[in-house]
Formats: sequence, C-alpha cells, structure tokens
Amino acid sequence: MTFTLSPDTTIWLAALPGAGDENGGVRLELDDAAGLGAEGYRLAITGDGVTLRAATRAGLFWGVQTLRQLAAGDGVLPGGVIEDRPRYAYRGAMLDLARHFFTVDEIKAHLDLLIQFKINHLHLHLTDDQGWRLEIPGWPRLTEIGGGPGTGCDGAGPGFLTLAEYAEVTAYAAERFVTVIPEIDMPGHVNAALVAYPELTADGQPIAPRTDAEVGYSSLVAGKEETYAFVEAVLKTVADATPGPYLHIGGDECLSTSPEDYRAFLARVLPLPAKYGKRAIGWHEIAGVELPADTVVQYWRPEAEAPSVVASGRQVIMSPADRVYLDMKYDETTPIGLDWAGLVPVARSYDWDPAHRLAGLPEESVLGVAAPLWSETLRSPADVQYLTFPRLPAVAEVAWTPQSGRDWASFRDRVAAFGPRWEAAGVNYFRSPEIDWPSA
Ligand code: TNX
Repeated sequence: MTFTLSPDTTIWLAALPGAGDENGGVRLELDDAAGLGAEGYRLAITGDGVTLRAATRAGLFWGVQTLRQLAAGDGVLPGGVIEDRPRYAYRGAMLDLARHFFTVDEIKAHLDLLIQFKINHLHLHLTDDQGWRLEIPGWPRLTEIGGGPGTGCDGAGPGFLTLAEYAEVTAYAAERFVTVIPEIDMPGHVNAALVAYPELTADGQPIAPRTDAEVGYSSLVAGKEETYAFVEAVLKTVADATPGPYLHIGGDECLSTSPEDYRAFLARVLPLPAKYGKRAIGWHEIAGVELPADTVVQYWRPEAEAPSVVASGRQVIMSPADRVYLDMKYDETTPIGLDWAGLVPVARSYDWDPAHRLAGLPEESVLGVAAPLWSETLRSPADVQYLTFPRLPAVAEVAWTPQSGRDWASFRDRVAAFGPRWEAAGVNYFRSPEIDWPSA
C-alpha cells in the first residue's frame, strides 16, 4: 500500500541509509490480521529493502521510530526481523506549565524529542498556586492575572495558552499518535485561581499572589456553591477543548482541606469528567474517597505501599517519585531540580518493575508508566532537556519493553548512541557518568 503516514515520517524515511523515493524505499503495510495489536509492528530489514507492517498507523509510527534508532551510530541499518509491541498502553510524560510556562513551539519541540522513545501520552499540568495557563472563556482574569507578568516560580514564568493554541498542541500531538491529558489541579494548588477570583476564597476577601515553591496552603471551598459553578465551567471548557479521553483533576497535597471537605468536594467533582464525555484521572490521594468505576489513579509517592490505591481496585498509572520524577536531581552536582524523593540517577529510573512496585497491586491494574517533570527550578527549554535526557528514555523503555527483555547494560549502550544526535540537534542532555558516551 502506498500512503504517507505523516509529513515528518516522510522526511525521516527519506533520510534513512539507502533510501529510495517513495517513503524512503520503506514498504509500509497496514494489516490488521498480523496479530500485532493496537501499537505493535513488524519490521523486516533484508538485502531487498525494508518492510514495516502494523495493524494501525500508530504501530507503523512506532516502527518508524525504531528505524530511526537503528539508523543512529554508523548509519548502516542492521538486517533482521523485529516483532515488537508495548507492555503498557499508557506511556506518559508530564510537563508543568504552571510553575514555569512553555510556549506552543517549545511544547511541540519537546514532544518531537519524546516520541522518539514511543511516549504516547503528554500530560500538561496547567494550573497551580503560581499560575493558570489555559484560557477559560467567561473567566478572563484566570489567565490575565494568573498567566500575566510575575507569575510562575520566582515570577519568572509568565504566559498562557489560548484555546486556539491549546488546539494547536493537541492536533500536533495527535498527528504524532500522542494523547494530551490536561490537568486542572483541585481542590488544592489553586492560589492563582483564588487571586484572580476572590469570590472563591472562604471569606470572599482578596489574597496575595505567590511565586514560592511551597505546597498545600491553598484550597477551593467545599461548602460554597460558587466553587462548583467555577469548577464545572472550567471542566466543561477543558473537556470540550480536549480530543483525548482523559481529564486529570489533580487532587494531590490538599493539606489545608479537611478530610470531610476533600470527600465532599470530590463527590461532586469526580462525576463531572464523565458528564462531559471524559474519564477522570487523579493523583493517588483521591483513592481515599469513593471513586467512579473508570477513574484512573496516578501513584506518585516514593513509598512502596499504598493500601488505598490497591483497595480502590482502579487502574493505576505508575509515577513513583524516587524512580521517574524527572525533576529530581541526578546526583549531588545537578545544578537544577529537587531532591525530596532522593537522587535519581539514570540506572534508578531504569531498574524497577512497574508490576512489582506496589505491594498487593495486581499486574493487570497497571495502565502504564508516566514521568512527571515539575518546573519549580526550570527556567528554559534547555533546563527541561537537561532533566529529561537521558532519563526519559529509561522510563520509556520501562513502559514499552516487557521486563524479561530489559537489561541495564544493553540500555546503557543503546542510549549512548543518542549523545551525538542530541548534540547535533542542540539538545541539552546530561552527560551522565553512568553511560559511556561516544567521544565527540
Ligand atoms: C509534589 S507530585 C507535587 C508537586 C510538586 C512536586 C515537586 C504531586 C502530585 N505534587 O506539586 O511540584 O512534588 O517534585
């Protein structure tokens, strides 16, 4: 079959060694009888050429990423046949736009680096104490004030996405087989919203904006009807603007919300994503309340046990901070990042099994693995890249490759080949001493 998978793939395939004209000489075949699953592919490289087969366009796209990887190094494609499919359906990365805003072009450029490792979900943390980063019609001060000058940590990361820009991001992601998950963090992490709309505070009095990195001091008021008018307007807007199936409602670190208020708030808010056609995701604190059946829980703490998460019986996204938090420092010398979950060198991100991380969690409850990157200490795309590479490729392999097929020594050699590519592309990666990088 002759077709174009996407403009990018046409360019990549044409750049492969020995490429012919049409799709770079690579035969792309859609074949749903091949038993390759929703994202799997079969890649055959012989003296006669290259054939890539999959049941879906997404499968072909991931196969193309493998071809690009194989072409790294000496530029000769090795012969052979690869049949490959992901261990987990949800392979995610998160970018925190609230503590520091990143523009549409910066998000797109980041996405282009992520998809090379078969990441298929991009979670955008859009709101927090220090900023509000998505336009909500009818609530203009959220972004005028919450996205205005002086917002973000240290006041250094202002900006917001209009709905048109958000649509541009989700469309760009979809062309690359990536689902965008918007997060509106509630009922805590809402200082920016309360500053913009003082009628949402407990006593209706204005409060001061904050640009420090504290957590747990702000909360929507569970006992106020204004709260729910606001939340529903926001969630409806975000649901309508989002092509993907998920809506993340936060729920983490509500240290100034009483347990009763937390429960009452979530009882009203958790059904809203479904009302607007979406599936709710929340940080694992939500597992302490009764959850709609299809709610997804995102586990983030470093602890090895989370009884409420296991007891919830819900699907879980694994994001243990001591393994996959990209904002943790690699080692003592890392100039940016945090260390509350410990230092996270590349091998630590690689050497763990999502199915055996949480005591008592059945293997089939794991929906996938996601690597959050919080932006308190980030000031530029170069900072994003430094903390992301080469750790994100390690997490991506945890999410894609079955445990039996994984091996640190092998990963270490393969990721080393990206050093020169990242250098050529101007990507600011960390030259981790754990990896023998080819000399420049
Ligand atoms: C915890 S992880 C948070 C964030 C911080 C992060 C810093 C989570 C659900 N909440 O508010 O940015 O630590 O590592």
